[in-house]
Amino acid sequence: MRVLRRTLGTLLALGALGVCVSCTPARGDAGPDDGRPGGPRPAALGPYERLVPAPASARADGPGYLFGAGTVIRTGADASEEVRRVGELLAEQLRGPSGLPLPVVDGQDGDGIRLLLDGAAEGTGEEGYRLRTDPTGITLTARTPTGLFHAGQTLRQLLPVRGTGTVPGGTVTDAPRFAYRGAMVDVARHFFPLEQVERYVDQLARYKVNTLHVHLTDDQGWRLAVDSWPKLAEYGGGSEVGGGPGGHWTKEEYRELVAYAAERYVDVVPEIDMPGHVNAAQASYAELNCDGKAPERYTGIKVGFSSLCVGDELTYRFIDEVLGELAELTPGKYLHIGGDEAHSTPAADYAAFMDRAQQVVARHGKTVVAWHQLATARPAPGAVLQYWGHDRTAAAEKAAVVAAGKAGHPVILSPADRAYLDMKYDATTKPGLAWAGYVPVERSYSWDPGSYLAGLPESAVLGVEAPLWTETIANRGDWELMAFPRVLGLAELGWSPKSALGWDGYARRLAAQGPRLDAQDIAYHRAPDVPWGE
Ligand code: TNX
Repeated sequence: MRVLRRTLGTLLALGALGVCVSCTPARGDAGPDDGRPGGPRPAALGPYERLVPAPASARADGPGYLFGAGTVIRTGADASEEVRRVGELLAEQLRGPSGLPLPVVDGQDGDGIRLLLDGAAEGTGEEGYRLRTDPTGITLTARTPTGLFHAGQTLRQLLPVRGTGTVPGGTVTDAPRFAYRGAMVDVARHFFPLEQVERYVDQLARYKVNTLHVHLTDDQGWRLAVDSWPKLAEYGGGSEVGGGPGGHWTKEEYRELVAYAAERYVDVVPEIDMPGHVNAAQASYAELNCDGKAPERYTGIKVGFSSLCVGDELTYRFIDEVLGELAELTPGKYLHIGGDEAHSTPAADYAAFMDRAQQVVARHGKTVVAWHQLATARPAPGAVLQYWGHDRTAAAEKAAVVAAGKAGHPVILSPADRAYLDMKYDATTKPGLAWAGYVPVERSYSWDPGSYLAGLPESAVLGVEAPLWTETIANRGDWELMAFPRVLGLAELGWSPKSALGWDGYARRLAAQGPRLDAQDIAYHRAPDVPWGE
């Protein structure tokens, strides 16, 4: 290894093309000393070294391919509809920045960008891919269309931010570490139109995030039309934090979001939070309250004050009808039923309610996801737990999650003091909360999901999710300021092998993403600990 490093250092110093990403050159190996404090400026990263998330392996070698006026996208003569669709979407994504026509053509023969399904593609699994660049073109190979899509997203990062140019020769072989790589948006505290959520899906899919968890209901608003309980959206949707007008999505709009995400290989996991966080529902229907009285709609930011009426059968008809309609709208396998902060529901009632809610989900053919408080009740076989604790979470609470994980419940990690995108970066961040502490970019990235919860084996970790709660976030600017750049690091923790992780290398790769974020008009947080623009 040391010999290899030295050789690489020499190659770099010579300006040669040979670079192995997983063998990062020792610091100071390359680049002239420009007299700056802190020593020599590191050599600029080549395209194969800049990828986020870092691939399982990447190597630049040999002459490259000129991506230019003559480039076509080839999907193969016998390509399936789906592969053609992946090719068309890739063409669409590349046309804007490059200004090229990029026709999508049948047949693999000839130069260009080739999309190839190959059931035997080694080391790529269900979602991975191989990408090979030589003077004749760039060949993307995967076992599945999902893998081809991810390969296309890698290709986007190998190309210039704008215009055309030569992609150096090289090979990437890549596959994710974790199956679940998620981001959550809370459209309940503040309502957001579909366009904003679709824009986020586009941004996330570039970094191989494959799940969008949508927090659809909370005390402050109910955001999805439900035919059997129409006032939920009509009345309960008409409020939000701060007294704004709120809003809701029709079923048609929700279907559109699901389809939009699916085209980008992102699954939607809808959440109806219960038995707490239900004031909007209770304001819409008096009969959902134990005392039969509907409360006012709520526009503050307190949590834990509302609870469904656990002893009333009508409650179970309600959740059956709501979850039934939601299951019907949801092609993915998961329904999220919340279960957090049910401070107004006594523990025994909570457990009894969650038993029944889990049965309802199963009856509608779906798998339960719930916040990790479910571990303190009785998680049903197969139920997935989403951990949102933090460094100061009580040991007993963590132990319950670890025990459930060991007993076969997959765990999604969203530690609030690392993964919560609504936590302020520092004291100067305008939007955001700080109950879990400040979460600077380095802190949000510098943890290992495979060993994060002591005693929880990596095999029990389904993946990582970055939630964006919106009590303090009411517009696109604040949304993107809080999500970017932290969500890129969380995407990397979900995808990249442990051996590729590390703050120093990541900070440089992240810095290289700056111009790409700028090109998308994302006003990201220019974290002082990242060497932007070097
Ligand atoms: C905790 S995380 C909550 C949310 C808040 C969030 C704000 C979780 C399961 N519950 O209700 O919006 O903190 O950071």
